[in-house]
Amino acid sequence: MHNIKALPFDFKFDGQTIALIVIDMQRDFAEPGGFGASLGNDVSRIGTIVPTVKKLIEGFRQAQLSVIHTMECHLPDLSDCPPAKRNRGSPTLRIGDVGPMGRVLIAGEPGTAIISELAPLPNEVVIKKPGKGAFYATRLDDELKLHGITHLVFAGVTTEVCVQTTMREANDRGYDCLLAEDATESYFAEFKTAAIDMIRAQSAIVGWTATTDEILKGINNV
Ligand code: TIU
Repeated sequence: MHNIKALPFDFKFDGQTIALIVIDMQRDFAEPGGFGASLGNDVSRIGTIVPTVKKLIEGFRQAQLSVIHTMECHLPDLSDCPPAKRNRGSPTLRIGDVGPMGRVLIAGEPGTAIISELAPLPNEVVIKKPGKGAFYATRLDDELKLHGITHLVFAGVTTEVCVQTTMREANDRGYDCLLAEDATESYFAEFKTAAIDMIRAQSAIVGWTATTDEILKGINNV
């Protein structure tokens, strides 16, 4: 049994049953002219976690543990994009519109790509997801079961939207979930703090949280 120093108490797991899920570290959320910016957000906060996410990914790779990446995106014909999602509010660009990084949040466009420093390796699973949660309308649960994964570490953006939604989906499916506090970010500092607090409240009602350094210590020697 391995151990990661976490809150609200230690996170325990058996060797190869743990995987890292990196949520939506895409240019569309981190760079001007993308989806995040179209919603009126200051996207500069997102880039600050890139070195920490990279460190976490490299730690999992060195320990020969699975790294799974997700991308929020839609098919070019928008057949997997609910009109309610596309039409909501008054963004400067809607999903599928042509912006400075190509069509916003459309698979294969430059803006939808994962930030180059965090690019997946050819052997790593990449889950394209049409929703905020990574389990909705994807093969993620099947992939995890196929590899005997029961414990998940989460990083990525944004903390209270896609990361928290996916953690809640995973928790309801019976996975033990741990959020890397310093490898996740939000457009809103107070929402990140609140999400971390609500995830680990009530005896880890949704999951645990820990720093990247503690996670790397815990996965060493797996
Ligand atoms: N807008 C926002 O905070 N997030 C998203 O739309 N998607 C993800 O969190 N990936």
